[in-house]
This record gives sequence, C-alpha cells and structure tokens, in this order.
Amino acid sequence: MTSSGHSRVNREQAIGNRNHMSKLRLILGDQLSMSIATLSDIDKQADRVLMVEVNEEATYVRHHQQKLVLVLSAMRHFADELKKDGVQVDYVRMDSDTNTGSFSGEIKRALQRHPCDQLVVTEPGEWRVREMMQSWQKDLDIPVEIRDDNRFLCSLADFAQWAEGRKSLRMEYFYRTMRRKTGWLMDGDKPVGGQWNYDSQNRKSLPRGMTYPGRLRFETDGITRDVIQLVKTHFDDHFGDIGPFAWATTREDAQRALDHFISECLPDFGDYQDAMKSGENFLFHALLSPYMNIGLLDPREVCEAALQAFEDERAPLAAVEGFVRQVIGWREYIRGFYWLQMPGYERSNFLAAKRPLPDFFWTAETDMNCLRQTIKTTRRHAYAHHIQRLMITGNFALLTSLAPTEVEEWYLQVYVDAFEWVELPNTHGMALFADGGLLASKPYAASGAYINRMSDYCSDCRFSPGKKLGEGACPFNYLYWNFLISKEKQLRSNPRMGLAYRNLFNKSKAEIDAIVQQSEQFLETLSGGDVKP
Ligand code: FAD
Ligand code: DLZ
Ligand code: SF4
Repeated sequence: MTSSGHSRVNREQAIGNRNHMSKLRLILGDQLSMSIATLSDIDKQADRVLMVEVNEEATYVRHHQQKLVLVLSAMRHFADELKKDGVQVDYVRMDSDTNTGSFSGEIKRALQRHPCDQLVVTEPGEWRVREMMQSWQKDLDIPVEIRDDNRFLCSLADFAQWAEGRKSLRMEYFYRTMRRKTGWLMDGDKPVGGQWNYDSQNRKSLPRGMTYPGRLRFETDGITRDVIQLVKTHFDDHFGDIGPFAWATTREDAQRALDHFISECLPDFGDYQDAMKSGENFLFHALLSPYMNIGLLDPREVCEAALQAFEDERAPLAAVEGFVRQVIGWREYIRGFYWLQMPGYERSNFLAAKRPLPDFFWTAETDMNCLRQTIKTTRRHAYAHHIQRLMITGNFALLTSLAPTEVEEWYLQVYVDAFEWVELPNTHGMALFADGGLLASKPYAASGAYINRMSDYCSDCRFSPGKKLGEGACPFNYLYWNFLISKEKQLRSNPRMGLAYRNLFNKSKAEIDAIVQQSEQFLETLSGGDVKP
C-alpha cells in the first residue's frame, strides 16, 4: 500500500470515531480577513484553521525585509484574533523544528495531526499557488474546495464575461461597468457631475510652500518585534531596510490608516496624484494597498469611506472619483486581467527587450536624481508611489530595454504590496509594454521634460532636463528618441504613436545619428548582474 493509502486509512479510522464532518481551513498570508470565503461557514467545534509560515513563500522571490515583517506579523496578529473569537487555530511558525517549509508539506503534516474530511481554501493571488492548490486533492488525497475570493467586487467569472468578445480590454470601459454595478457616484444611469472621469483635473504640480500630512506611523508591539528578530536572523540578506518599520499589522491599525487618509490626504489626492517631490515620498497617496492586498481592509469599506467624505463635503468630487477609480477600476481590472491572461502572460516580450537589470536598481548609486530618489525610498520604505513606479523606474526600464523577467522580479521583490496578480500586469503590461498593447494602448514613454514638469528632482541633478544632447543632457531625453528609433518596427503603426513618430521624422539625420550614438554610449555604462541581494 502506498503511503498516501496508509494516511487515507488512518484518516478514515479517525473520522469514523467522530460524529461531525470536519474541515481544515487554510488561510494564506494575504487572506487575513474575518469575512474571507474560507471562514464563511466555519463550525468552530469541528473545524480547524491552519496558518503556516513557510520558507518557500519568503524566498520564491527574495521579498523586501519590511514585506516579510508585515505579512508574518499580520498573520500572527490575525491568528490571535481568530483564537479570541473561539476558532481552533493550528499555527506553524517559520522557526519550528518540524516545519517542512512549503504549503504542501505543512498541509500534509496538519492532516496527520487533525484528520479531516475536506480542505477548504480561497483562491490565491498567484498562478503558482493556484497550481499547487489544484494538485492537493490528488497529492494529499483529500477533497479540496477552492472558493472564489469574495474580497473583490468583480468575480473572475464576471470579468471573463465582460471581456468576452471585446477587441480591446480598456480599463475605462470596465470602470464604467463597475460604477453601474456598485451604483457609486451615479445619478440614475449617469455619472454624478456629468463626467465619468476627472483625470484631466488631476495633474497639478505642487505649489511652493505646501505642507504635507506625512504618513501615520504605527508602534511595533511584541509580536512585530519578534518577527523583526526572525527576519533579521533568517532573511537579513534580502533587499531593503528593516526599519523604521511603520506599517500597520492589525485590522484596527489599518482602519486608523484609512481614517488618516480620508481626513488628511483625500481632499488633495486628485490634484497632486501625479506629482513627485524630493524627500516627500508619500504626498497625498493612500498607502493602503498593502492592507487591501493582505485582507486587513476590504476595498468596499475603503471606497465607502471616500464616498462618505464626498457626501459630507469633506472631499471634492474629482478627488473621490479619482480614488474610487483606482480601487474599483484599476485594481479590479488588473486582477481580472491577470487571471484572464495567465498562464503564459509573462512570457511575451513584444519589444524584444533583453538588457540585464542595472546594479543601481539595488544600490541607488546613480547620478540620475529621479532614479536615485525613487530607489532610495523603495529601499527605505518598501514603497514608492504610482508615478515613481511607472514614470521613473518603469520609464527607464522601458527606454533602456531591460529584460521584462528581471524587471518584474525586481518589482515583486521590492514593494510591500507586491503580489503577482497586481504586480505582473502593472509591470509587464503598463510599464514595459511587453504584451504589445493588451493592457495599455501605448507605451508610457516620457522624456526628461515630463519628469521636470511633475517633480523637483531635476533641480538637484547633475543632468539638465532642458538639454537634449551632449555633455550634461538628461539621459531620458536622448533615450526617449532612441527608443522610438530602435522600436520603430513594433510601434510605428500604433495610431497613438503617430505624433511622436512625426516629430521624430522631422529630425535631421545628423541629429538622429547623434541621439543613437549618445544613447549607445550611455547604455554601455549600465552594468548589471554584479549586485543581487
Ligand atoms: P494610491 O496612489 O493612493 O491609490 C489608491 C489605491 O488604488 C491603491 O492603494 C491601490 O489599491 C489602487 N491602485 C491604484 N493604481 C493601481 C494599479 N495600477 N493597479 C492596482 N491597484 C491600483 N500595486 C500593488 O498593489 N501591488 C503591486 O505590486 C504593484 N506594482 C506596480 C508596479 C508598477 C510598475 C506600477 C506602475 C504600478 C504598480 N502598482 C502595484 C500599482 C500602484 O502603483 C500601487 O497600487 C500604489 O502605488 C499603492 O500605493 P497607495 O496605496 O499609496 O496608492
Ligand atoms: C508573501 C508571503 C510570505 C512572505 N510568507 C507567507 C507565509 O509564510 N505563509 C503564507 O501563508 N503566506 C505567505 N505569504 C503570502 C503568500 O505568498 C501568498 O498567499 C501567495 O503568494 C498567494 O497570493
Ligand atoms: Fe531625472 Fe533627467 Fe531630471 Fe536628472 S535631469 S532628475 S535624470 S529627469
């Protein structure tokens, strides 16, 4: 008899001695919500919740140290909450001697401790883990129920139905469907205020003398201190500063972060959404993505808090619409898109980009101040806001043809909110245009002029954004044109690139030659592969 045959007989004998059906309910580190589908019908007497800290999840990419602290500390706090609620929790710590280091190994061991009739899980956030889940029924010889993730407003089935038969999957149309579905900011069938989207009002630069609310910082308690020690002991070679650790690790504190955002940041969120400033890395951004992504906050309550601020006239329509669009538009769209395109989405490489990731993505040692600032805040806080991710590091990766797989691994590694369902489409599709336009209608390519307009980085940079070529010219300037030249075959027929190509073709041959030459010289200076934390 096989070992799985033995375990089935043991389990059947053990089950035979009990009257009730019992279920093992697995909660993953990004499913820390009391209302998660896995728990909806829990029988607190008969069932057990399993939570496992496993090395495989900490190292499948070498996450930023603060992300490890956030997830593991939030898991421990959540397990305590469940126990207080009378739930029987089996919690396996990372440093337990018998820990096998993987989900599959730990479920197998748990089934030996608690023979059960069924394993219940909620669908995960990554294809990799979904495949694991699908193997458990056979490998562990137990019926497995995989439930829809009820934290999202749009189920995967509904997204697939929305996408069915459409020539292009643009976020804006999906967003309108979501507005109609939720009824949020709707006046019957019309958008409140007459417009669906107030983005055109949301591109202001920061006025002089403006003050910023700053982020809300949370004290580290004993649980978080223990986890910080654990991460220092086992993962101190991972990228990023472990402190100052200021993220919330409980639902209560995450709700405080939400309140802070609504009262202090939301009114200005829209206006300055695209702005960047040296030394001010949070501006009016929400800093709520990690909490929504790991389950401490529900996207519905986040949007409802913003809508309430609009009702109470504490925040203007353009800001509230802009914020709600990010959450029920972009966030839900990105997730539906990921599952629609997987597996294999990450394998496309439309622009044939293959340059290795430069070492300064890890060290921040570059003379380009915008990149230096963005990478430094990434290292220090495991956070950079959307425009830094898209228009600084993302834009640079696009213009210099960095290999998508390397760039994607970097983004998955360095941000506290990074899970593949949200990181991959944003990086592969939005930032790198590696999917050839499935997600974005054109590449987000920009020269130094854009960065200069939206930030104060250039005033403290060795390069000049006004200079197009020659000594001291901003590299984004010539790299932008070089990108258009080198990717002409792939991009010229894109209707949204028409103006850019017309401008390029107005340039003289001598100028084009000089652009190509200076770009090649610059690209030769990019060394990669020596540093890999
Ligand atoms: P805010 O700017 O205050 O926005 C409010 C909320 O809107 C966010 O909390 C987030 O939940 C949602 N949101 C806004 N834009 C997006 C978007 N494009 N996709 C999904 N949700 C969005 N977001 C992640 O959560 N995880 C990632 O791994 C991630 N990787 C990214 C990689 C690249 C290259 C780019 C360009 C964007 C990435 N984003 C990712 C999207 C976005 O940058 C972050 O959601 C945002 O910066 C989080 O900070 P915040 O909470 O202060 O957001
Ligand atoms: C990110 C992460 C880390 C670092 N560690 C764990 C862990 O030890 N146990 C766990 O259940 N989940 C962890 N996670 C979150 C998982 O990686 C996440 O659930 C999957 O990537 C699916 O989204
Ligand atoms: Fe960045 Fe160019 Fe401005 Fe320097 S001059 S900060 S490299 S955009």
